[in-house]
Amino acid sequence: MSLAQTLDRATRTARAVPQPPPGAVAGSPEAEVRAAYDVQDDLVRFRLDRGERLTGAKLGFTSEGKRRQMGVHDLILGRVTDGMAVPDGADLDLSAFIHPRVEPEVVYLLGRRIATVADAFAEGAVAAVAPGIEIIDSRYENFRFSLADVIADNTSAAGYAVGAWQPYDPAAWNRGVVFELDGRPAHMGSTAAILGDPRRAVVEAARLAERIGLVLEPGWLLLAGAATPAEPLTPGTHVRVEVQGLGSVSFTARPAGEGAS
Ligand code: 0L1
Ligand code: MG
Repeated sequence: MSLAQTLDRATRTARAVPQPPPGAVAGSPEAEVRAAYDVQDDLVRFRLDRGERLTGAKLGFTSEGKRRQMGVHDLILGRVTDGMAVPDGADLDLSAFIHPRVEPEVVYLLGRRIATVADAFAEGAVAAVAPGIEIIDSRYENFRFSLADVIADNTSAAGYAVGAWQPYDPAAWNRGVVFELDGRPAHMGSTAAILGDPRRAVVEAARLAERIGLVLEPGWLLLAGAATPAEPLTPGTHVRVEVQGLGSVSFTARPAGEGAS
């Protein structure tokens, strides 16, 4: 069974798999990353073959602290689909997840086709902005992975919620972020934690996408990165993220034992 098939089965069965042995995605560090994006392509294609639709892209490892913690030197790019979308205010069943974590994000709505880094600087590249919550759920046991492993695993992408779209004001890039669990702040931060300036996310996403031949389409979302550390998502938890000037987004993880309503 290929690594993509193994990861796809882990996703569908909500059962983690061991981290691949070193060298499973083989070659020089650059070749290893390239091969890992090929695995990610296959993994995403399985979702599309089941009728899901690509809705955007996401960046990971956007904070220097997290890169240092994980011993990696570059950002990673993943893809999100409509099958991962969680409506704002939803009551979310966690049975499809393995060991989910949540983190606050800034989400950009792309207004143009972005095939190159130059496109990211074009007028109208970002059409709107919104507060977001990302659910990450590594398909590997204990959330343990190398850079290539997590790229292959579509950067742990598992879910996302987006608040109401707001006009994009490039001057307002440094906004306060409150990340609440059950009505209490778990973390407070700033969108400046995302690459030092969240506007860089569009450029970095374009750089990575160009490297793997992915075109970012108008109407796609871009989850720019986490503004604070992630927290475990447990049954019964109400998650809310407020971004200064952009409003809030929230959902509640259904308590254990409660079926779909
Ligand atoms: O979205 C993210 O920043 C997470 C990327 C993957 C790393 C992880 O699963 O913690
Ligand atoms: Mg994220």
